[in-house]
Amino acid sequence: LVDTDVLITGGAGFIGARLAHQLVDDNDVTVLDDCSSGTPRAVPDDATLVRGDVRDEADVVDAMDSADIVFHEAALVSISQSVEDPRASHDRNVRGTLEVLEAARRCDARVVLASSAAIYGHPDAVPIPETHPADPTSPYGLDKLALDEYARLYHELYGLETVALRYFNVYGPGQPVNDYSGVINIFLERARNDDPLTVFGDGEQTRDFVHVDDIVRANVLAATGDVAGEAYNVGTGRRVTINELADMIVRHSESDAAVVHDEPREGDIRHSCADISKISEHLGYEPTISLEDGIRELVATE
Ligand code: UD2
Repeated sequence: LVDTDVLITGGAGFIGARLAHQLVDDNDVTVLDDCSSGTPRAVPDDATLVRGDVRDEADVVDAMDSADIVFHEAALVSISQSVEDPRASHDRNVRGTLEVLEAARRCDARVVLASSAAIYGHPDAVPIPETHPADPTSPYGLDKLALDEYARLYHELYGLETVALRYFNVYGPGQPVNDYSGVINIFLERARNDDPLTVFGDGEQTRDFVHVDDIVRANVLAATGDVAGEAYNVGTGRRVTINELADMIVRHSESDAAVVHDEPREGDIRHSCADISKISEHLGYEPTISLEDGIRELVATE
């Protein structure tokens, strides 16, 4: 992607900021972010930060201006928060998406949107193809399903060029460490402090962990590929058990931390893994960072 007018919503957040850094040297990058969970420090100096709200029509229209490509990463990302406050999730994740799509319709921008594996709920089998029925188990999943469907519908109804990317378990540098962090962050922090790593349940549940730089690559391919109105899984097509993950993190951290087991987490999905054949065929996407390498890098830099 070069010489393009780009808007990144949520560009002060984990994935959006990583994307902004990747694009800012060769493109004109604007970030729209209310900095409620993201931070201005994460935004590259050469990008224009517009502090605004994706739920506000004027904010979105102003920030989008005459963008050619929009990456819509702004979201309320916590599943548990969405369970506690479905209204907040709907507002940011659905209303916010609608404002972005409406503004894009005015300037005919191409829109790449962050969807989620959460739309599948408990899958019948893994790896999960995009044709798997959607059956979300949280307001967050339902809201991402609405985003995913709006993206398709805006292409069908209005001819808008949209691509929805269904992220699996994303990890990597810059991911915030808090109560809503992914398991990798939590385990790394514990291993670093020689505190026990708590595995929920028997630990034989599996996940497809995808590095944020591969997510960034998928976004760039989606922005430039000759496709529209499509949705794609973005993962690695590989899965590990949480037990294996815990061992890997303890080993690479050279930590004395113990691995302990606790009650299974309520509503936890047993197995999750992306079938990435569609994105591989349509867009030439292949993951480039193995989980081992990703973890080695995180251990080395933090
Ligand atoms: C991830 C995403 C979510 C959504 C979903 C799609 C994160 C933080 N969440 O939820 O946004 O996309 O995938 O299905 O990326 N675990 C432990 N110990 C801990 C923490 C977690 O054993 O201290 C287990 C947990 O029970 C689960 C696995 O690790 O089986 C992954 O948990 P997670 O919270 O990182 O992510 P997940 O898959 O629930």
